[in-house]
Amino acid sequence: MMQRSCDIPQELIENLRAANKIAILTGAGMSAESGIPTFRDALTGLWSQYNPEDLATPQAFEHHPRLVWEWYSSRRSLVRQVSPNQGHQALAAMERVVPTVTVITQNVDGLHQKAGSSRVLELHGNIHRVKCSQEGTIVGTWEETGTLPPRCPHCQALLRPDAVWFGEPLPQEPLLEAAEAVAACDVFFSIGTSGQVYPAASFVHFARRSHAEVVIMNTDEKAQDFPDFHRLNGPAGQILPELLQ
Ligand code: BJW
Repeated sequence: MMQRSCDIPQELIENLRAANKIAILTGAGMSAESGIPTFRDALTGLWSQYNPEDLATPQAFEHHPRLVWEWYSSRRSLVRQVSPNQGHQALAAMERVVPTVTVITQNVDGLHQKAGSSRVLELHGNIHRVKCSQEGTIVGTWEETGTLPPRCPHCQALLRPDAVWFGEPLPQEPLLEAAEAVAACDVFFSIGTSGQVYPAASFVHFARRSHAEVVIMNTDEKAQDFPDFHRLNGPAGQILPELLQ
């Protein structure tokens, strides 16, 4: 018998196999084992002197567009170098076990799609896309060329990353689809998120109210510490493949 990295209740494994619909909210911890730093764990290197929350705001972009662009360029270049981890791959493989699997991600790295998940709802945008800061139109994916910050080819306003910053509304279509998936699911997972940023953080409660079985998976046993939820404490890249065995 294989040694598991945490106690996975047999009942949960059986409920997962019997489920018709599952919804999975992922956060930065999902990509940590791919080598992408999370937001609220300690950061090292050049950007340790900045608070990401101070950079991910419209105000930061207004006052320091070049700084914000440089932050996103360095993150984009890291994302290009990394691969999906075993956790991303296990979620993609779950589609062979459960008829409807909806991945709702707060991550902007595109790693779920790269791993092969077919239904991914991006709540906070995608780091590879850029849009016009005035018109909001998506201009395309960004190639690291030219001087920063770049300008919109149509109206000459500044271009910006297609990421959702604090105080900005989430894109309506994925948000509505996510709410529907959460309301309809049999099992809801919240994986690798501190649960501090809304509205994504409210999904565990929606799921609970809709009578879904709720599972929190996190390396920090204090994260999203609510009673009545299953907890799987440990790294998602280890636990998720074990759930499918
Ligand atoms: C592992 C692991 C491993 C590590 N395995 N686990 C007061 C109350 C309620 C709400 C508000 C409020 N004041 C303001 C608000 C709203 C605000 C908000 O929530 N603020 C809170 C901070 C209080 N929200 C917003 O502003 C949102 N918009 C909005 O509400 O709009 C309303 C509106 C309507 C109409 C008109 C106008 C407005 C927008 C939020 C946007 C968030 N943006 C960011 C950056 C952009 C994307 C990017 O550049 O990447 O999104 S901030 C950052 O936080 C990023 C993340 O997606 C998001 C969530 O972080 P996440 O994923 O949880 O990461 P961490 O680092 O916090 O946690 C990682 C976890 O993983 C940890 O727990 C680790 O233990 C764990 N872990 N390794 C498993 N291997």
